[in-house]
Amino acid sequence: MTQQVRRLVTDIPGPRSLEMLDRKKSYVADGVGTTLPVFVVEAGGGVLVDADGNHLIDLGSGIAVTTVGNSAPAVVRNVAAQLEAFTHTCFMVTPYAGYVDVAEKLAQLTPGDHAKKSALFNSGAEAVENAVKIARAATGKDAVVVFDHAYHGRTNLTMAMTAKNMPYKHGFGPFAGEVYRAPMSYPLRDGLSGAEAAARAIDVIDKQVGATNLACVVIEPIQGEGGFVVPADGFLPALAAWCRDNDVVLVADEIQSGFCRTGDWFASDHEGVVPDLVTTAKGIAGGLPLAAVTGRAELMDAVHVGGLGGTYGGNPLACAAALGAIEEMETHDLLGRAREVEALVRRRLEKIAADHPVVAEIRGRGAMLAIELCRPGTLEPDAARAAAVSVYCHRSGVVTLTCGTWGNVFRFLPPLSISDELLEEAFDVVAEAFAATA
Ligand code: PLZ
Repeated sequence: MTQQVRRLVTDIPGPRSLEMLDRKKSYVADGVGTTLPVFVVEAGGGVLVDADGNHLIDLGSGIAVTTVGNSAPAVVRNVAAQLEAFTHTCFMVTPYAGYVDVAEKLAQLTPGDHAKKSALFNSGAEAVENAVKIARAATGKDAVVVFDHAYHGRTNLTMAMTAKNMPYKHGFGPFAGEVYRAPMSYPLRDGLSGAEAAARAIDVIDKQVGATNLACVVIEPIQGEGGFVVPADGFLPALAAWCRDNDVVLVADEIQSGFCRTGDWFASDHEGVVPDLVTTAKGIAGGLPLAAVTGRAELMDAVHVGGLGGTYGGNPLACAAALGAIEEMETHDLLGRAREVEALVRRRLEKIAADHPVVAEIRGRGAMLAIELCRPGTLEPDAARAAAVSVYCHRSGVVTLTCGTWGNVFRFLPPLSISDELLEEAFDVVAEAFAATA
C-alpha cells in the first residue's frame, strides 16, 4: 500500500517529471493538456506518488473515477483473475458472464424498481450518444434538450450537447443537429426556486422545441465540468413529471455524480427522481474504462438487434473491475463514507468562506463539493483567484481541480479511500493557499 503521507522531495514538477514532460512535448499532441504535470508511478488510498518520489494528496480521483481508490483490493483481485482467464472475446461474438453480472448489478443499483436493462460501452461520451440513440428509437422523435453549463463529452454529438466553447468545441464544428439548450436551475445566479426554474426551462422547451418533436431531455442531476451546479430542490422532480406527461425520455447523465460520489448511489436518488435512462462511467469500474446506459426494459429493447454495441464495450477486464468496485462500495459502506467526507470538507470550506469573501457559495453533495469564487459582493467570476489557489495547492503537493463555465469554481473529488488525516492536511493547504493569494 502506498505510504499515506504528503511529502515533497523536489519542486513540483521535479526533474524526472520535467524530463518526461519534454518527451511528452515531442511525442504527444499538444491538444492533450495536463493540469498538474507530475508523472505518476504509483497511487493508492489518498496519495499519488510521482517519478521524483513526491507524495501528493489526491483531491481529484482522476476526475471522479477512482472513487474506491487507486488499485482497490477487490478491483485488483478481480482484474488479475480475469487477466489470467481471458482478455477479450467481444461480447457481440461470444459472450461471457461478467457483462451480464454488471448489467444485473446496474439494474439493482440505479433508481426505480421497474424492469431495467443495460448496454455497456467504453467511455462516458459513448454512453451519452447511445442513450440518445435509444431515446430516438423508442419515441420515433429526433430532438434532444440539454442545459446551460452542461458537459456530456467530446464526440460530435456530445460536443453539440456540451455548452462550453473553449476548450471543448472551438474550431470543431459543424456539430450534430436537433440539439436544443434550456436554462439550468443555478440558484446562486438566478435566485429561482426549483419550481420557478423548472417552469422557465419547460417554457423554453415547449415554445422552442415542442414535446411532439422531443425524444429526450438529458441532464446532469449535479453538473460536473459546468461548475458542480446543484439545481434548486424541486427542479428535477418537476422536469421528470413534465417528461412523463409528454412522452419524453428523461436521461440522467450520472457519469460524474453517480456511483456513491454524492452519498447516495446516484444524485437522482436525493430527490427520489427516477430517470428513464441513466448513463454511468468514471467511478463504475475503479479506473478501468467502462460506461453504461441503464434504463426501462421496454425503452432499451426498442432498438433492433445489432443496433447497439462496439468491439470493446463491456470488455471482460473492465467488467471484472466494475464488480470489484461495487464490492468495495458495498462492503466498506462507501455511501456512508461519502457523507462523512462531506461533513469534514464542508466544515473546512465554511471556515475558508468565513475568512475569504471571494467564496460566493459552497455547494455539492457527498464527496462532490465545490466553492464558486466571485469578486466580493458581486457575482462577477474570479477565475484568476481560482487559478492562483490551484497553483499554490499543486506546488504544495495537493491535487486539486477547477471547473465551471467561467473557470472560477474550485472542486473537490477525493477518493473515498482517503483518510480523515490526509483530508485535514489537504484542507490546511487549501486554507493556506487562500491566505497566500488574498
Ligand atoms: N458526462 C457528466 O462528467 C466526463 C471530462 C474531462 P468520458 N467529464 C470529464 C475532459 O476534459 O475530457 C463526462 C461527464 C459527464 C459525460 C462525460 C464524458 O465522459 O468518459 O470523458 O467520455
